[in-house]
Amino acid sequence: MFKLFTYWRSSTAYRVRIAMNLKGLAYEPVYVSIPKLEHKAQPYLAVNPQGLVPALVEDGKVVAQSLAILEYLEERTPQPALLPEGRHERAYVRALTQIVGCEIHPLNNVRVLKYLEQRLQVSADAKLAWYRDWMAEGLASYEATLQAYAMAGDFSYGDQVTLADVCLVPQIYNARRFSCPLDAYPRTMAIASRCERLEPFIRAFPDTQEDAVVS
Ligand SMILES: N[C@@H](CCC(=O)N[C@@H](CS)C(=O)NCC(=O)O)C(=O)O
Repeated sequence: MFKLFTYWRSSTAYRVRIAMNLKGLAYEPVYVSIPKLEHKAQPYLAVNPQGLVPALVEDGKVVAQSLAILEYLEERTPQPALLPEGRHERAYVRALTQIVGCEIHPLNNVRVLKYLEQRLQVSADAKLAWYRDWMAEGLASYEATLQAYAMAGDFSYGDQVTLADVCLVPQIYNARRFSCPLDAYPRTMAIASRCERLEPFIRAFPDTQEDAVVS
């Protein structure tokens, strides 16, 4: 049995919840509240000294960093495959995951927003503009990549759900949360909407997790 250290609104934990559901892997959720700073304190730091959510534990061994967790799951349970077969196609899917995981998410993470607010004292409007700008740049890049490589179908790669979709959907959740305009990415949004209707994505949806706080 896996233990997944998760927080409902963490889009990186959301990625892992989706992948585990797609692969039919059951897990025991352990809730770590980011607003209560539980990720920065014991006992969580003993599990993941990076102080970031999520972390996955199997057989007492910890896997940190969501993209590493997704690759770990893919190697551990290869079917259903969340990466394509061809080397070039796999690189394409990984590049899409990295648009989300390396180009958008780190710039808009909680601690970055807090730094803007508390250390640099930027206004609420400027903080929101920052958030939306990096989201727009990243999603434009996602959309352009879908167009340029012509490998997308119903999903980001052909008609198969891959790790690209697993990363995309939580980022769109974040985009909606911060009311980012999404009309400029029709291909990307059609794929995200298709994914959102699939049961493994529905079960991973933040607002219906047990630790979700109604605000
Ligand atoms: N690159 C890491 C990022 C993990 C991460 O930043 N998680 C967020 C929640 S989505 C977090 O723990 N934020 C706490 C903070 O920024 O203090 C991953 O993909 O796992």
